[in-house]
Amino acid sequence: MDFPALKAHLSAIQTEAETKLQDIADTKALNEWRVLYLGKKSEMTGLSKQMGQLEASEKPQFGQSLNQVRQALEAKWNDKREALAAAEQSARLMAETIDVTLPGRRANFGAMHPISKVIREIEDVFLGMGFLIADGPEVETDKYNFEMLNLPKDHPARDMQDTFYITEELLMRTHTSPMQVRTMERLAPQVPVKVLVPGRVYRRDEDDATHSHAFTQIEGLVVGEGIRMSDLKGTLEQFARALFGEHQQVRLRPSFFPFTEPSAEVDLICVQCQGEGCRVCKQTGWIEILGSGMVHPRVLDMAGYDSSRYTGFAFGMGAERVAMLKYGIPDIRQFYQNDLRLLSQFATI
Ligand code: 2NL
Repeated sequence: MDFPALKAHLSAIQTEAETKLQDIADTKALNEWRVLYLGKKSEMTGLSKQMGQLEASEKPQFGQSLNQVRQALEAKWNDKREALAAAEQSARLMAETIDVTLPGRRANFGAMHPISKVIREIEDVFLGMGFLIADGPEVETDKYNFEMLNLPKDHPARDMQDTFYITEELLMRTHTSPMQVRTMERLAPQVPVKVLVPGRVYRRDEDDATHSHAFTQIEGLVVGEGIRMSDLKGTLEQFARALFGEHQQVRLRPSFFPFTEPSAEVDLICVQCQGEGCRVCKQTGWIEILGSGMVHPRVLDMAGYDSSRYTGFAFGMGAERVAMLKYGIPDIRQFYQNDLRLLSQFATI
């Protein structure tokens, strides 16, 4: 090729390269373009190798043209590279934009279990009357669960409570009374004793709508000088009014427990019919809520209180039963299934 032909070829390469460059829209294509038009195997490199064919006087001029074209293409490549980098950066920034006006995702709040709610409500009532609150082990000794409560080993009343035994001496507590006994032992001969003990207890019962082999008992005990059955009734009336309304009354019926004498069942005015008589109260207008009595003198003496000087009353109730009546829950097993459709109804927020 002669000088004019080489120059024409060079100019054609430049035009083609510049045209192609305009259409390039990403870094990958730009790199390919650079290899194609400015790389070691490019047409331009091929042209520079043909310089030898030219006259000596033509060589510097063609060399200069080659350099000019190369520099022009490199300058355009560089502009394109910068433009692409800026476009890619702004696309990335757009994609990463956070819309601060979007509402937040609501957190899931838990709700207090109805049994926990009832326990706290009852604790509040008795704290207000000056009781202290105690808790203790669910695995108990025969001594504290039975012996100290006037239930010696051969006592027929032990059959009243079928017990989960661990060994001959260790068992799952059947009531929270053991902690009341310990509280008396700790405080004796100091009076008054006023203690409330909530906690899980265990009985070998068949589970059904109203019975569970594991439930939550709340027991209360008062010991002092001149404590009478009227104190028991007044205390429980306070409790009934705080939980079930100011209109509440309580009614005592004779009963039997080995650890109290006399003993009494305590009834509330029916929460369903307000005393009119309905299916819930079997037309009596009253429903049983707890068991109670005057502490048996033998229980007082064993725990360190001289029964010729001190008297006391005690009561026990199932927190599940209180919650069933208060919230109209028909089956005790619902408390242990942890179905959110039940539990979420007790959410306060
Ligand atoms: C019920 C009845 C009751 C007691 C618990 C008690 C405790 C001591 C002394 C005397 Cl240390 N008595 N507790 C008394 C009467 C009834 O519970 O039906 N509970 C679910």
